[in-house]
Amino acid sequence: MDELIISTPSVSVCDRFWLGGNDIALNGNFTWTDGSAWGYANWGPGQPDLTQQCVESKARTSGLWETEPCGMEHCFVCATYSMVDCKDWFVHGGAQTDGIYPINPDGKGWFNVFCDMTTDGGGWTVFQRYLFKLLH
Ligand SMILES: [Ca+2]
Repeated sequence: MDELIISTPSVSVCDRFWLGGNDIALNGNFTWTDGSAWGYANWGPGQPDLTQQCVESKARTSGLWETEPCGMEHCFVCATYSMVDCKDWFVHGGAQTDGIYPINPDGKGWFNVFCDMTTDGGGWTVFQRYLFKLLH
């Protein structure tokens, strides 16, 4: 999990990432969003704070986990599998720099595309793969 976060493109603009863990169902009993139990945790000092419900990682600084109110806006890794285009990376993933991002538009497989995150508000998917096919 920690390596996934550190390798995410948006770590350059985000320090805090929602991990998808919470103890909403039962205070002090942390599970992933699909309800599965944890096999690993990387809590920071004094954590988890059981008065809060959602788990984040301070990815760029310590990499340690903390609990916070679930309504706060952070980048996230918990739903990277739903990245169907660059707009998902921009809006939900916190990605703000142009570059290559993996997307899975139809749920049938991942491929890399160039995302323009700076033109006209950002989040544009550049389908170089298809352009290449058209030109050749
Ligand atoms: Ca709690």
